[in-house]
Amino acid sequence: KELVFSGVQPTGNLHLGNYLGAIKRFVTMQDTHECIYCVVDMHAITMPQNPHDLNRQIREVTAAFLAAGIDPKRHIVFNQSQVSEHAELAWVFNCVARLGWLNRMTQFKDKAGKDRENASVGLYAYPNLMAADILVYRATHVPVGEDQKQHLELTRDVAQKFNNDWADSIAEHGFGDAFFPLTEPLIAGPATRVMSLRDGSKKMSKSDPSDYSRINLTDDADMIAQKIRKAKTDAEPLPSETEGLRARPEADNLVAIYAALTDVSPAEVLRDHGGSQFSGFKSALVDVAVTRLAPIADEMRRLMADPGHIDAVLADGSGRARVIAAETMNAVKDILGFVRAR
Ligand code: AQP
Repeated sequence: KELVFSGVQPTGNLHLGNYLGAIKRFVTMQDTHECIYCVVDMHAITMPQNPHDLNRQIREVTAAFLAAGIDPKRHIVFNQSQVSEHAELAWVFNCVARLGWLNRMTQFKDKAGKDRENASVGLYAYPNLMAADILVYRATHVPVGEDQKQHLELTRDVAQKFNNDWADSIAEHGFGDAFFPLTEPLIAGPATRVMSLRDGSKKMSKSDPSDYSRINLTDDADMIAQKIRKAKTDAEPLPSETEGLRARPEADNLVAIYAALTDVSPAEVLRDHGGSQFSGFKSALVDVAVTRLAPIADEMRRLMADPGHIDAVLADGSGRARVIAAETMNAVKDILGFVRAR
């Protein structure tokens, strides 16, 4: 059975990259798959977080999920810390993954920076918790942005090693020749890596100190327009074919954003806008972005005014997630040889 899992960290400044690379695609997958969408608050504390901000941001990511069109009745929406099986399975995976595997993770190197000795152990073990998030539901597909590709490969390595190392016990307990699936990353569409509006060589990111580098999901129409008008570009008009975007990262990025927002390919965008100056193209992009994003921002504001409703959605989703996660964890305990109450 195909099952989709994905998560977003409640670390503030949810942006257009998170929307196009992840949340918008979560919405689409609801029609074809059973889906579990998680606010990964335990991932957030791998870096310092102010408790009041974290608390609000957990509700804000939930509001973004709902405002974008995720249906929490048909699918599961919850926050990670309410389902303790994620942490339990992550511990098992800490004992499965090898140091050498984690040493190769580029996100750890980027986030730890030069002062690696001072990074949290949690930041280092982050990919094991992510593997647990996915595999505690034995999810088969994970829609993510391109930056998560390496972590998804590690998830497959962990699943494979677990299946191999405990192969006899897995068979003995009636799970055949593999307990965990080898999860497929779904990294597709024109916006798998949305770049900063100020620098086409940097990913659009929550932690960029310049607010003009990103469009936040909470920005109003005026702010969206200002940021797009100020976005860095080169001096040439838009090319008419996608090859013409190759050495032009800023132009490439704006075309990709337009394509993703309107559900067409970059080639189709260039068919309509090839030869345009940026001033004209940016105006068209502002229209598209405001039309698509402003209603989400409005709905997020409406939802945030009723935190009780958001908390109820999370509690309900957590209850349903826990049932699946507990079943997996019980099976894992049996496979490992742990004694558990029956
Ligand atoms: N620029 C992006 N383009 C496309 N997809 C992106 N994602 C993030 N940035 C882009 C995808 O959004 C989902 C949620 O990401 P996350 O919140 O778990 O963490 P992140 O990747 O750390 O987000 P940021 O914005 O990049 O934060 P910082 O600044 O802390 O590094 C994921 O599917 C991710 O791929």
